[in-house]
Amino acid sequence: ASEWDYNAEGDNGPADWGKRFPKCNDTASSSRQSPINIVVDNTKYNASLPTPEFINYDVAHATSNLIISNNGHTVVVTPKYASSDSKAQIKYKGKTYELVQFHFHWGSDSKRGSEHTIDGKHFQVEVHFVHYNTDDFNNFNEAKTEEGGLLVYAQFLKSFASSANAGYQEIVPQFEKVKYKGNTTTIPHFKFDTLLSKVPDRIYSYPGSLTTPTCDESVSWIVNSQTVEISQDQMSKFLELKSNKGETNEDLVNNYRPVQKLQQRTVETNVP
Ligand code: BO1
Ligand code: ZN
Repeated sequence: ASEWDYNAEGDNGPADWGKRFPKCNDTASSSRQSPINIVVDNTKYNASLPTPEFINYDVAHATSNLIISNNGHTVVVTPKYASSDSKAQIKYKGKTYELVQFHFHWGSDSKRGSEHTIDGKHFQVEVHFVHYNTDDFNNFNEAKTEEGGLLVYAQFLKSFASSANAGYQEIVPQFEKVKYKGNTTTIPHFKFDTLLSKVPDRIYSYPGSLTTPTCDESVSWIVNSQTVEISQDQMSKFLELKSNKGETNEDLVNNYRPVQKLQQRTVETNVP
């Protein structure tokens, strides 16, 4: 089978991805796989590390839509822009990266779910805002195999608040329409900055990979250390999602890859 999953027991889980997707192996000392555990004491303060600049994250395009879909591995939100609309971007280290989608990794309880960990600690949800470098590449697929091609901004969520987070309330109530693999729904565009903790924050920046097959080592990772709170009711909507078409009843949960070796890499931070 060409499918892969997050099940440690079967033959398609993270430990076996490398058999069919060789880039997923993290054995070579040159490898730069993601996610990683960020050991705060081992991060390197870089006073000139730039703060990522969010462009058009504060625009709610009246004529653009978002496609929300369950692909069996996660829920993906993809902007479909009208031609006149300006796209959401991040500027970082002199390059411009365009947002192509964002998606979620989550856990069955508050002790798991995120892909990155900080000093060994997981958060319950990690949102990935996936961008490609439009200065040097024509589209996502060209960029995805190339060094410097992609930038992913990671935002942790924790379920804590009793009142709903307004930004995530634009999306989470739609989950019941995409309960099964292959389901898709459409909503109007809204301001993506409502999904992020306020900047500037302490960020961690390091070179890594896509966290799913084919694990291409093309990603500049920015991990925001500051969490955003959602309500327990919002968290419960993640836990109703299914990873299949409904014949069986597998929950779509714990869809995170275990942390990979740091190897020769340094994690930089912008706060001493
Ligand atoms: S992640 O942010 O490292 N978890 C990650 C992992 C895989 C992808 C993106 C981000 N996959 C790609 C697919 C493409 C697709 C693209 C944009 O996402 O390989 O086929 O076009 O949705
Ligand atoms: Zn991801």
